[in-house]
Amino acid sequence: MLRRLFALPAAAALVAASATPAQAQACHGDVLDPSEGTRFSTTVAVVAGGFDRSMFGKGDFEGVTASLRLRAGGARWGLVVPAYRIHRGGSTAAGLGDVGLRAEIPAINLFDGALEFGVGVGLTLPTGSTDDELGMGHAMAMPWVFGAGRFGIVALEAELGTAHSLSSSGHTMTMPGMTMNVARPVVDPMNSNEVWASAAVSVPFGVLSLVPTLRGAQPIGDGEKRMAAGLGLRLPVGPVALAAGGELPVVGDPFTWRGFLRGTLSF
Ligand SMILES: [Cu+2]
Repeated sequence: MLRRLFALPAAAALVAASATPAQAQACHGDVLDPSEGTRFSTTVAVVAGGFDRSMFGKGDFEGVTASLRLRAGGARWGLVVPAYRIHRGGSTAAGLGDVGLRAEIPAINLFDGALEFGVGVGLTLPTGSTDDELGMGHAMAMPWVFGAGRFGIVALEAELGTAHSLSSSGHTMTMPGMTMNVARPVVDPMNSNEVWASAAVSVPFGVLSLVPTLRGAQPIGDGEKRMAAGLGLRLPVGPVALAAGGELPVVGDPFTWRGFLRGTLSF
């Protein structure tokens, strides 16, 4: 696994150079965005994880996501380009994941910006291969509402949204005698229709910030529910915010663990 991780910088450089973009859960947004308050930010993240779909196989993956954020016209615009490499049963597949677009509009601002509420909408595009389970094979639309607040040194953010497939295909898996509706793709799972929520808290701890997170989703109709808890560490270095963290499934997630390293440059 570590050896594979060290092979990633070349892919990272390629993604960063060829696109200016980064992540589907990523499309839901980066809770407690470190670029908050700046006009422009770009993020490169390296992710890795393992998954176990029981009878449908297990394996692990690495990925690189590149993101671009822009604040213009009263909204925050974002583009995310993910690329992954999946290993299972001795074979490896690599390629783009589903590219994500997002817009977020802060609508209500209270107490001098200490409390903010707004709406967002995300769209993922079918750029990832479905055969390799890098993508869903269809576009997904994701509207959400969010609230963010600062209480002394502690910052909180929560999002509640839905996700809807714009095509009826792409989330089923068939075995002899049965068809199941599953969350896809395995690198960043979502159901064809679901309600999702995420929450994060940022607490300063010396020069670092500790960021515990919780996210989950309930399928609408057939599908798989999931919940994952994570912990991140964030370190600001001038205009760059460095972060590292990991996530473990609480309920149902096809991934068994997930980790990330991330750098965000804002100005
Ligand atoms: Cu989908």
